[in-house]
Amino acid sequence: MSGNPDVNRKALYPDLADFVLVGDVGSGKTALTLALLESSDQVLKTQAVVFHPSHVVDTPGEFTSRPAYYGALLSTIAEISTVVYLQPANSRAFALPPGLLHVYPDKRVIGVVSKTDLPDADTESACRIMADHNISPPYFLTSTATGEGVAALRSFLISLQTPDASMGACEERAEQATVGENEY
Ligand SMILES: Nc1nc2c(ncn2[C@@H]2O[C@H](COP(=O)(O)OP(=O)(O)OP(=O)(O)O)[C@@H](O)[C@H]2O)c(=O)[nH]1
Ligand SMILES: [Mg+2]
Repeated sequence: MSGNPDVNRKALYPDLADFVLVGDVGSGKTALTLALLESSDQVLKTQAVVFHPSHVVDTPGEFTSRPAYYGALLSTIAEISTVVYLQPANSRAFALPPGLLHVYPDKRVIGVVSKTDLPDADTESACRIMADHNISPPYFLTSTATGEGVAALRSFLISLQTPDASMGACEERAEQATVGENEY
């Protein structure tokens, strides 16, 4: 079981904040969370919600696959601005509970294709599945096995913490964030 990490541990990326990862069991949420945070913690099956510093939240896949947990999922994401949804590159199943995207209309949902390194990966289908379920592009293609797309996703998530007023100063960051995105 992955326990909550030491909240006193100094965050490498203090502006990497305020997002929750959701997706099917085994879709790669914990591996991606740890890669984004550059944490050396072991990837273990997530049994309960894991709160990392700066409101970075990893959820168990059962939250999306079992209706009995939908209430827990909704209350977990209530206070978090951004939902990072993982669609494994080798899966045709869409795991977000029906209607979830409409419960909180102001929530930002970012689509990530995970496990792009797998031999049976079909990133185009994964992107289409997200588009068909009202998740808007751009989509981030990632693999924690090769590291593909992790830095681009991290830059994008950090850029979301930048107040609009200073956006002009962050064009370089925004440009970096387009690397690895899949226009669809
Ligand atoms: N090849 C490959 N394997 C991955 C990748 N990401 C995760 N895995 C593996 O897939 C398995 C599940 O990864 P997790 O990160 O635990 O998945 P999860 O979504 O957190 O799963 P739950 O906690 O059960 O909801 C582990 O064996 C990981 O090592 C990836 O990008 N490529
Ligand atoms: Mg997990």
